Amino acid sequence: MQQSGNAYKVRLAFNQLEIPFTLVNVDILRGENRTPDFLRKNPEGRIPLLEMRGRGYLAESNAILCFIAEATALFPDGRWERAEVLRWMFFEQNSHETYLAQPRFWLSIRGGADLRRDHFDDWMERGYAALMSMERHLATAAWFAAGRYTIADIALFAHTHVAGEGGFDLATFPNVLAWLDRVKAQPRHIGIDWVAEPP
Ligand SMILES: N[C@@H](CCC(=O)N[C@@H](CS)C(=O)NCC(=O)O)C(=O)O
Repeated sequence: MQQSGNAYKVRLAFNQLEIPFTLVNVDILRGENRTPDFLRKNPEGRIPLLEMRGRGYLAESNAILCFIAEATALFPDGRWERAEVLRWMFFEQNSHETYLAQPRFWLSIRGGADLRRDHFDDWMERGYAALMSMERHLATAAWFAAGRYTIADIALFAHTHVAGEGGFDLATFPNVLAWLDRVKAQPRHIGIDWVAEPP
């Protein structure tokens, strides 16, 4: 699902690490994630899903990031630095991803159809709270963890850079905006619309 921020994280990391992979499109709007075949691979019925030949299937975008970035510059070795990376990746899942992703999904990807109005205020309030936490952190640091670009930045970038599609206004978050530009300037960065060349 090209527009999924969680799937984009994985494409971005693969590309930056120059790891060859095969992209399989699973369209959640057409229910392709709920077929018996897909549910055998991931009973949660969610994407992204990594298939590693000889090992099996791994769900959860941030677990996939940790796996593919192991022993690379994107996931530092030091115990403290790794914990810092994980701290922001847990923050992303717990306090950030849902609240930025849901408004975008219903407004932009679903085009406003069946809007979940009862949830919107809560999503927006919590989403802005997450953006404020990021803004505070970035007032004194260029990156989220370990003093450099890591999978914590990839995880947080995915839904932050398209937050506007969910109705968030980033104009009052100058540190976040400057960080988005730093992430986009990293080598082999690709946008969410990037499509793999056919093999
Ligand atoms: N925590 C999971 C969230 C995965 C997730 O919610 N994926 C969405 C697309 S971004 C999905 O598959 N939704 C379809 C559904 O739940 O039926 C991750 O980070 O991978």
